[in-house]
Amino acid sequence: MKFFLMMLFFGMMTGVIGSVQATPVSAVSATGTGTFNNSPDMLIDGVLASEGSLWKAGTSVWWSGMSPTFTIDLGGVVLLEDLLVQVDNNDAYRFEYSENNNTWSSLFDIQVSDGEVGWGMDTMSTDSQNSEYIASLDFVPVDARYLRVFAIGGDNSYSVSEIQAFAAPVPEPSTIMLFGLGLLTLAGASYRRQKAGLYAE
Ligand SMILES: [Ca+2]
Ligand SMILES: [Ca+2]
Repeated sequence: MKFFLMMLFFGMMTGVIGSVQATPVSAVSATGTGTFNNSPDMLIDGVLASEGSLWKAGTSVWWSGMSPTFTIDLGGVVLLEDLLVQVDNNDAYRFEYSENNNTWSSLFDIQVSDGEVGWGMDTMSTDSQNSEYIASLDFVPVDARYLRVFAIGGDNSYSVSEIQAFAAPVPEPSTIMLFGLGLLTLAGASYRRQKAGLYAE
């Protein structure tokens, strides 16, 4: 009976965890250093240009040279699961993450050859369920509050139009309490049945 309960517990946990989708994170700010065109707010405004559109699009931040770096603040540390980004397709970009805006670690590099459009802005995702998925960008979930991106190669004409973060949702306390109450009820019922001799161990 204990084994049965344990199996039920793990089954329920798997169901609870498996059914939860990564949720979009609303970034609170985007800033840039160096010389560039358009506001870094473009990076977090939720607007994706059409794939293949001009790299100097009004919906993107664009620049020449490798000095600019753009930093996004997610407002708090999240378990970062995926990114959806849109960059100029013929360049290489490095994406990094940080918990404190001080110590940075590499998340992934977009290579010049990544993406599927022949020219212009290209949407890319690290989510295997997304049609824009690029496996080489996929990463193991990390704790992150800050994201930053900068160019590491290409034709010296760079553009990023969007950086969308997706994080593991934090369960509501009420959900956890209901789940716990359910388990206690199950355990209690099992104990009473055992006591009544309806089940043998
Ligand atoms: Ca694409
Ligand atoms: Ca380019």
